[in-house]
Amino acid sequence: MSVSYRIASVVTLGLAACLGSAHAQTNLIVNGSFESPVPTGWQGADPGPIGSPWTNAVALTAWTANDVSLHGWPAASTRAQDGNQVIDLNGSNPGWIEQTVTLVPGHRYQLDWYDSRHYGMASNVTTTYNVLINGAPTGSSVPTGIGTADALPANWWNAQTMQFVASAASTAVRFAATAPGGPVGAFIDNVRLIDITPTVSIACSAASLTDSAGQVSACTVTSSTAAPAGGLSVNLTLPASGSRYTVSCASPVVIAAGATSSTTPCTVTAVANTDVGDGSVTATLTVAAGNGYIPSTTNGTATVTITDDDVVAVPALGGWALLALSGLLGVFGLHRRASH
Ligand SMILES: [Ca+2]
Ligand SMILES: [Ca+2]
Ligand SMILES: [Ca+2]
Repeated sequence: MSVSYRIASVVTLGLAACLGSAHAQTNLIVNGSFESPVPTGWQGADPGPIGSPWTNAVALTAWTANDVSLHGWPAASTRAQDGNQVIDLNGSNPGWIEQTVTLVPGHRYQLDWYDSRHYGMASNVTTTYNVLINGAPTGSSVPTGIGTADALPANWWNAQTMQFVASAASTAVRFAATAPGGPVGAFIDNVRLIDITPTVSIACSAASLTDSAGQVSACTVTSSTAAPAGGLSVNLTLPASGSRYTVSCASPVVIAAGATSSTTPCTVTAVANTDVGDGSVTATLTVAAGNGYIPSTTNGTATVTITDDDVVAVPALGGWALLALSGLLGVFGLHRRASH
């Protein structure tokens, strides 16, 4: 019995999207495991021989599809990476599946999925496909794993992952087979798309300086997760240097790939003075909006206060003045004694 279902229909559905970091781990792909629909007529089936005729044409829930086939093996469910069904990217020839999701421009997303060679595929057949984000090829893969035998090793499936920063709210995620020709292509299963946008905070230590020499506060920009390849460029809104303090920070500041904090020196330095009563001023540094991160709502701003440490000087008494004062006190003492 055939277990492959050619998908000839084109399906477009309104897709629910989860916006915001509160649902950061929500899978934004609907039907990423290709478990819907469950075609009639395949229950109890086992993988058929290569070249099985298609027995059904089904509309794959939530995906637009062209020339791919749906495979399911409830009698040996472990053959799917997740659930019972997978997609073969070749229907009669290299095909594709695509789903349009609503993303937040500037947020970073991680796409995870599994691939494998088609069962029974000769080991010398190169199987390739591309992953396209809004039509731009962002990766390709040569699935490894199952070889010539229709055996079912535990490591049949290969985990794949990639990341991208959304450039548009409406984003199409497509898996498109490129080779080989014919009806046997790469298997895809368990597609997940999650928002992994980190939050970025800024902190300065010390929080308070006096307007005297050597008063420096060092500021650091920190991401909630390690920066991706190429680093994370963070925009800052910085105060201008002035008469009370100088600011050495630059915007944007780059958190190096793999690091969580900036190492570029960024300081607020008090300008020393002896001016009395010039009061306090505050330097405010803020993480501004940018690509691939979210400014922290709680720690997105750091302030450094520069306080006045100068007081009115008490006039010092010179040596002669002290002598004169002691003399006066002595006369006063004699006068008091004589008056008794
Ligand atoms: Ca599945
Ligand atoms: Ca001072
Ligand atoms: Ca002062």
